[in-house]
Amino acid sequence: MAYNRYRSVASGFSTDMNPKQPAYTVIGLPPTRAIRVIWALEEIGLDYKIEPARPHSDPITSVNPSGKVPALRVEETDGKTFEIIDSVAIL
Ligand SMILES: N[C@@H](CCC(=O)N[C@@H](CS)C(=O)NCC(=O)O)C(=O)O
Repeated sequence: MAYNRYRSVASGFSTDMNPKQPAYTVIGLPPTRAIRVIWALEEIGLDYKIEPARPHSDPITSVNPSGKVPALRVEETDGKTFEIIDSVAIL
């Protein structure tokens, strides 16, 4: 827990210091490579939502034409939204 707290502060994501944080949504079912992203977010201690999309379903093909999961949607505090595809790129 202390290690996660250190990492949160070091990366500027401390809830205490910066109450306005980006919102994260993992697009993909957990029993896929989406679990890598979920695991990382848990380790870092960031809040997130899961959009349980199957490969090649509309929610994922709208952000990744290959239809592969996962993707991570980031909603920045200024309202800008973007998606990162591929678990390795997200991590
Ligand atoms: N290199 C990609 C691979 C993603 C991937 O192959 N995901 C599988 C689920 S674990 C998938 O969507 N398969 C559907 C397909 O290959 O069409 C990553 O790490 O995100």
